[in-house]
Amino acid sequence: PEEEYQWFYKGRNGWWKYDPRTSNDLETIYKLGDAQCELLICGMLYVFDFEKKCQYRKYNPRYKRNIKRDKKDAPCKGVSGVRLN
Ligand code: V3L
Repeated sequence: PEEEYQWFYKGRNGWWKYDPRTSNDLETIYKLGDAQCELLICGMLYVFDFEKKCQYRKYNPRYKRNIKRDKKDAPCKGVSGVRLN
């Protein structure tokens, strides 16, 4: 089921989980088969490219990060910048 999967973005030395709302939005849009989408994160507009597997700031594409869809229990640093432990 859908709940097994989670979206992650890359940090300096590992992956962060997206916040649940953003992860669910990405999952829904990904399943529609769209190549790209745009979402606001903390007031900043990002483009998500499902083919290149990255996110970047719409108005400053230089700031790019890898993204992945993986099992919920895949290793991660934390959720949306909040560290585990
Ligand atoms: N969700 C939450 N915050 C984000 C996201 C996102 N999808 N994308 C960017 N930011 P940029 P380490 C990250 C934050 O890509 O030590 C982590 O969540 C991003 O936060 O240049 O490298 C950590 O809080 C960054 O603060 O647009 O693993 C922090 O980096 C800011 O937006 C450090 O993580 C600019 O990111």
